[in-house]
Amino acid sequence: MAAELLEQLSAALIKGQAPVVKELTQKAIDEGFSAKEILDDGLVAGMSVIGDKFKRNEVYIPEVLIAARAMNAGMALVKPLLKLAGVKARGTVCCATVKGDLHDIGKNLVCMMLEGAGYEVVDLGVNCEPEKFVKAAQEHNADAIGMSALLTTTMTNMKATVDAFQEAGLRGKVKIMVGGAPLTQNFADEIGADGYAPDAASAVDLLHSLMGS
Ligand code: B1M
Repeated sequence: MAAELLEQLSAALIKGQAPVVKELTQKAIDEGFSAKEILDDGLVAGMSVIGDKFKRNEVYIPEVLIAARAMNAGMALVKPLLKLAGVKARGTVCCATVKGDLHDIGKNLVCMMLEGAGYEVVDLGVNCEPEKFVKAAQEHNADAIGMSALLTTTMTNMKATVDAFQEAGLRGKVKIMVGGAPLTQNFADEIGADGYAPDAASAVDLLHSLMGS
């Protein structure tokens, strides 16, 4: 019976029904489910189904964005409880589109997926200078950063960011992952990043593996 409510919550999220997700999340809170249960067995469970379907091309970007909106409707209710319960995020990751680049649709998708998978995501926006990445990683004690680039002319700024982390002495501490349409695994290897993900769902798998979880 209890698990049924969380299954319904997960199913509503998969369908992208934000008002239903909001209602069922509140119901689960009222019925005494812990924030962790609601997250793990309801919201995150639903979002990972969407992530898997997205990887298999069974759903597309609009469905992911709609599911993410539903996720946010539930998260808004759960977040204050998580803080009260002291539930720790899986890790902290600072994400942005690199210097000179204003494309943010893919980066936003990656942020939503990572948040949906239980990470604390600090979204630094677009046109992010290497120094801003470094400063944010220090300020938030980040475990990882995620860089996105959509232009062949801005991909090079990823290397500048990797170098900035090296110079700041943070390279051993902060994992660096990269993505964006013009990128390849080869490019990621060349610039010394820790990993490349071709899409938002794979970015979650990549971060899990970089964090060793
Ligand atoms: Co621009 N644009 N654009 N654009 N734009 C492209 C990228 C382009 C390929 C179009 C083309 O010519 N065919 C081309 C780049 C050519 C090149 O460099 N080889 C281009 C150009 C040239 C430009 C301008 C220079 C145009 C001009 O002004 N002359 C200009 C540059 C502005 C700037 O950034 N300084 C420009 C501007 C714009 C708009 C502002 C109009 C708009 C952006 C709006 C916005 O983002 N808010 C725009 C758009 C929409 C596009 C296209 C059409 C779509 C990009 C997109 O959002 N895709 C694009 C053409 C195309 O791709 N078909 C194009 C959907 C998105 C979900 O995919 O971002 O690849 P994507 O993200 C994926 C993966 O790559 C991955 O996961 C995501 C989801 O699966 N991923 C990561 C992304 N980041 C990741 C990070 C990770 C892991 C995975 O880890 C951290």
